[in-house]
Amino acid sequence: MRKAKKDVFEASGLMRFFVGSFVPLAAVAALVLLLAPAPAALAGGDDGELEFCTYNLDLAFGQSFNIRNFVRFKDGDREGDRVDWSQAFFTYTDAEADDPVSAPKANWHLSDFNAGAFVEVGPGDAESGTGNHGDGRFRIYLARPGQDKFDDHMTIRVSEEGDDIFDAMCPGVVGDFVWDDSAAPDGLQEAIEPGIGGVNVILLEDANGDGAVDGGDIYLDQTYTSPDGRYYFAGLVAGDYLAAVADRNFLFPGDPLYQFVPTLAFQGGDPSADSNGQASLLGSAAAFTLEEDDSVDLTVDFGFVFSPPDDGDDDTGDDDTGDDDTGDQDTGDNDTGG
Ligand SMILES: [Ca+2]
Ligand SMILES: [Ca+2]
Ligand SMILES: [Ca+2]
Ligand SMILES: [Ca+2]
Repeated sequence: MRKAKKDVFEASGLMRFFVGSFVPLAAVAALVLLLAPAPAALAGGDDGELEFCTYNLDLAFGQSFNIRNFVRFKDGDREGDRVDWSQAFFTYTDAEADDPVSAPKANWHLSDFNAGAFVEVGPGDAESGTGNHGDGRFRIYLARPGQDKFDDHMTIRVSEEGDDIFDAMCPGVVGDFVWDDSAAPDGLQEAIEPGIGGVNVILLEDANGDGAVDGGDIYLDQTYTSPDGRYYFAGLVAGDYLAAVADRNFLFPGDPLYQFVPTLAFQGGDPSADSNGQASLLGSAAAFTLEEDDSVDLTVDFGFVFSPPDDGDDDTGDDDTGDDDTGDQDTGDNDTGG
């Protein structure tokens, strides 16, 4: 399964783009405040066992990661259930420890880790004497409240080099195109219509599964389209989601979608060629469902049409300022004879 996902990335040469897309989230703090805090819906939260999608996670200094991209329900029959992050707990020990209860705890300083926020690792995370154990190697245990045994564990290794973090993520992927539909504004992707780069795209969990952005939905991630208009969110599992091209892309001159409006959605009957964006609380949004943990859906695309407003002044009738034709000024034949 993971192999298949990796092939998607390799085939389309996305690695560098992905790496670049992990950005600090301060910029969306306001949005998070707006949308967040929904007490995490307890999606089926009784006894579904959780697991990591990988055994080893190799992180490089400066790399950001979010633990949510590495956890899923263990049983295939629970696909579609959402992990309740308020019910997932993590414990760190030495990498060699066998028992999270009796083993000495690693005091990793990435305090946001448990909350499912993005955290960035640095050299201090790999050094002994900083409160960490094992020169940057940790074993991380996943458990739920009221349980005396852990669900799963994986080893995190922090080093200068790191490894391909995307190989270690859970395999669900969504994308992948934001384009300028102006040339033929029909809601269909045509070869002559270019992608739009630098567009901020937000990913939400559609917590109430209603296909619309509302206050109960949970902010998960954001990214920016590449210069050719591509975007991706990786590390997903089965579930209901919303992708949104938020209003912030449209506000000011210089914004990538300034004076653009969403094109027609769901034209023509071919999901890979149409636009999914529809007006929402958060700009143009698209609901989608990943049916399986390893589903890859690259049909969630957003088309926009350039549509500058009329200033009103331009249509005041014929304002022909007269003929400037200064008459025929044929200066005669200069034929100097021949
Ligand atoms: Ca078109
Ligand atoms: Ca919703
Ligand atoms: Ca589509
Ligand atoms: Ca697409």
